[in-house]
Amino acid sequence: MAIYINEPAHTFNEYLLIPGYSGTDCIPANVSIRTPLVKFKKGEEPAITLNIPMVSAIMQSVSGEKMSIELARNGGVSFIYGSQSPEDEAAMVARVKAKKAGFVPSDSNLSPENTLADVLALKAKTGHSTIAITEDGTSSGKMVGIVSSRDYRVSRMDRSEKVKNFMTPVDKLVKAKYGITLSEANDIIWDNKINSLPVLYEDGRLYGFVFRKDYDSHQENPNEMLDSQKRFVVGAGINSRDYEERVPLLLEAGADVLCIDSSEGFSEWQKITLEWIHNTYGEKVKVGAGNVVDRDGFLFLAKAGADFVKVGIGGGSICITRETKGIGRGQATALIEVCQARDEYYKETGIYVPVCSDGGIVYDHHITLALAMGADFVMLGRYFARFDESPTPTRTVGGTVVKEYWGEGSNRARNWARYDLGGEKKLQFEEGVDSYVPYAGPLKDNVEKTCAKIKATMCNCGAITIPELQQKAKLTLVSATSIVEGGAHDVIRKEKDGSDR
Ligand code: RVP
Repeated sequence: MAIYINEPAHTFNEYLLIPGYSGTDCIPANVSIRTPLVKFKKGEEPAITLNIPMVSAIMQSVSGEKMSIELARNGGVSFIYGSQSPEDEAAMVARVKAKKAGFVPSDSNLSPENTLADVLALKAKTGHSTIAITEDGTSSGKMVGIVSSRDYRVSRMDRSEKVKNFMTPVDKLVKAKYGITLSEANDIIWDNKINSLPVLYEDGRLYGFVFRKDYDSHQENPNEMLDSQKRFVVGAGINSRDYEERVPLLLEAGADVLCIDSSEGFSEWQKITLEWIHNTYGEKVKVGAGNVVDRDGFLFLAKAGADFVKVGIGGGSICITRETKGIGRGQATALIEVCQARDEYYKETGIYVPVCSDGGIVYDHHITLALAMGADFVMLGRYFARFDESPTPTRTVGGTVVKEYWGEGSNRARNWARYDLGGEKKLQFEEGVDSYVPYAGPLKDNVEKTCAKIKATMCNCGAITIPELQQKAKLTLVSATSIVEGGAHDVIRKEKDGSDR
């Protein structure tokens, strides 16, 4: 006989937090929202800790390279979408890793025989004003000088003027030797009041640059997620079909963490994939798995070696899986059950497997609810799709500025591998829609506001860390009538910009 669960499954919107006692030290400035991304043993530190509890969804319309860079700059991590060829995905990862280090490979290079016209064309193409001049015009050739905007006056010079006649030659440049540390490089930049420092190999070939603006950027973005070489941390989606081909390319490109992207992850395919990766690379390669919605699904993936487990079926804003296939579970109920299983697993084994709540976040306070219910971090699609950094163009529809946002199970994305059950490699029916979301501006402003709200609520609950929130939180189910009471009511609103969702 079938098993019946007669309690309805609930969503975030049906819960509220009840404030707890807060002492005078419980102020937003003292709150840390750092949280583990991957599993760790009791008493040890996780290999990757997020500075904010937010990651961006493994979706074409969300996680491209711009999003990955900006989210890492602000403390979270993106998972670049896997619904593209392994080569294209790996190239995207590589571009994120090359974006900034401290040490950046030079992406604007010319030879001394090039002309001012070439300089202007290259500057227009890359947007960068510092151009390395090397003997052969490549990024690793022998360095002979630099051209920056201070070296030429467009109004006074002929466009055919050769670079060698107006560049600053290498012997006049402040430069450093390969092997220098980043902090030594930054000291040289400060002491000499320069904007960029070329770093050269012993034989004079160019290794790369350290830029002053990157130092400034780190001061402005103290939450930056950086790897041991000071490159942005980035994740990548994989599937349980082509992992033998895709995973090596992604790792070579520098992906810090992988995640098996599937709408339903309680399956032997995920176990096989996890085993192959761990047998091939050992424990140093980190892989999340999912999605599941109950205790059994969590325990299966934890035992199979998942480094984190994602929870959520059918709650995504663009998702029609529940309508189409009749599977899924209210996100709050699913999360609460999985987090209880995670805590029991930790008690039994001493291994803490972080839980990610994926999909269905509508208001910022849903993130705090998810954390209070036990999630270590949340994955968001719609939220990030609204920002400048998402890969889709901004459009005006019916007088409203919008961005496009489509599901991986829609005809537009055709991510058959996410819905793969073995058999034919095609999407037989849609499980997602194509849509618009209201444009909401730059990621940084929005994420800062969201994090301020999370911290404020944590203070109201008397918690200054996420684990403390999880221990202290008191949550109540609310009636349909009190949900209405929770918004502005019985007044005529003058304006509503919708920026809070
Ligand atoms: P949301 O943040 O509510 O927009 O949900 C994003 C999540 O929805 C994704 O992380 C993924 O789990 C799920 N998704 C992506 N595509 C589809 C679909 O086409 N059904 N669902």
